[in-house]
Amino acid sequence: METQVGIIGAGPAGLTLALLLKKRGIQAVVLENRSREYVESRVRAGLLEQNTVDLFDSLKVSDRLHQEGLKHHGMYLSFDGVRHYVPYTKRTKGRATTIYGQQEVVKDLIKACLERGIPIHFETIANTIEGIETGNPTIQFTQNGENQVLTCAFVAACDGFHGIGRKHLPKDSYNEYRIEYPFSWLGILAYAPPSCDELIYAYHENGFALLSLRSPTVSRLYLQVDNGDKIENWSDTAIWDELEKRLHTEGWALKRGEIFEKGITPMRSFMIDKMQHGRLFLAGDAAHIVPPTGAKGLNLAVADVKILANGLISYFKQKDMYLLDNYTKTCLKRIWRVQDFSNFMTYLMHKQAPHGSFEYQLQKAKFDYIQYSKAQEMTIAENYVGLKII
Ligand code: RFL
Ligand code: PHB
Repeated sequence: METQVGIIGAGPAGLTLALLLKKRGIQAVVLENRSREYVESRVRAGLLEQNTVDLFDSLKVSDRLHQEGLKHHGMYLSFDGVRHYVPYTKRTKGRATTIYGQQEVVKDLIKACLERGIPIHFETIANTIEGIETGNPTIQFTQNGENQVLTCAFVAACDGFHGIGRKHLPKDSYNEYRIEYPFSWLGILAYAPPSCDELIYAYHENGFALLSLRSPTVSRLYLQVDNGDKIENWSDTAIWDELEKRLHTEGWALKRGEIFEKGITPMRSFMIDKMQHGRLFLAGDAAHIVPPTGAKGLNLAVADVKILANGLISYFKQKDMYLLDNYTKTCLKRIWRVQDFSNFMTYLMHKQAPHGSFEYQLQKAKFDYIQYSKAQEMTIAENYVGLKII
């Protein structure tokens, strides 16, 4: 098998890259180890930045997103039951966010890829990548129990945190940075109408809670839990009781409903400072993980592949390597900014120290500052909706 760009992974990064290349007449083949059904139903992110929606508009894959997605113009930050509204559209001259489940994004992208003739090989495992220091790297993969080879000009490893791409960078060619947080998120999806018109991020002495949504009839909610906690330890009633406690404010009630999906995810910040070697390029979760408090993982994945696509287009159209040579450097600017914002939001909203301690007072001082400083509110707003310039 042969193509111009071999893409490993049919997540948001791999699929968006394939579509960006196709738009400029560049061929790609996508290899995905899971089935189509699996990737189309994997429950993950929900919040799209304005930049991401704009990119999907330019790819003409956003019809359903605009019909079914829910546009948001602000969010609530709550601390010890005191809620503060951050009107981020007003603070950013009109920029908004859209709630649209990642599995819906993936469905739309897969549909567009297949309609536009981009081959996606599901249930196909990429095993090794060879020849990245030559002009014709290859991906060795297994399909239906048979070993095969994809030869290409470039390999894009869009294969997530556990993928093989990162392992093919020379060990001493990059630095690794990580924080493992001492807490996880328990996430649920429930048949319950949204209890609020906007998302609520809440600090409570029992821990963090987040109220989000997916549609007028489905809510998405999260609770901070200890690392190592098990989903079996949480009955549906215990989850709702705890959400009610942590999200509580005077005169407001949480709408409950049947929980139809629940799981626990650890929280980490992770990145490497070199996302390329020879003809191999990494994008998305393959190169970095941010804690979900800033709602940035998918958005950052899409931001990477926009830069990578520009580099590949410039190579294939003008034989100019400049943008590709500078791929890591260009991406890192946004990644560090997003790492900082995601870490800031995580420390602002989670319980990390005894209630009432010095650390708690600092956290509360940060929250109070948002309440009386438009500058601080604007800082949060512009980062949350996604910076335009980098
Ligand atoms: P993905 O989505 O993990 O896709 C990688 C794909 O590669 C495949 N793969 C392989 N295929 C072939 N051969 C191999 N050897 C392979 N190894 C792996 C995998 O099967 C998979 O299909 O990475 P990508 O494309 O970089 O996308 C990243 C996003 O998925 C991720 O950052 C977000 O989900 C993070 N995230 C959020 N991001 C947001 O922007 N907004 C949010 O509101 C948000 N909320 C969240 C989140 C992630 C969460 N969890 C579960 C981690 C909320 C949660 C709870
Ligand atoms: C979600 O709706 O899944 C979601 C929203 C905001 C976040 C994280 C997850 O910060």
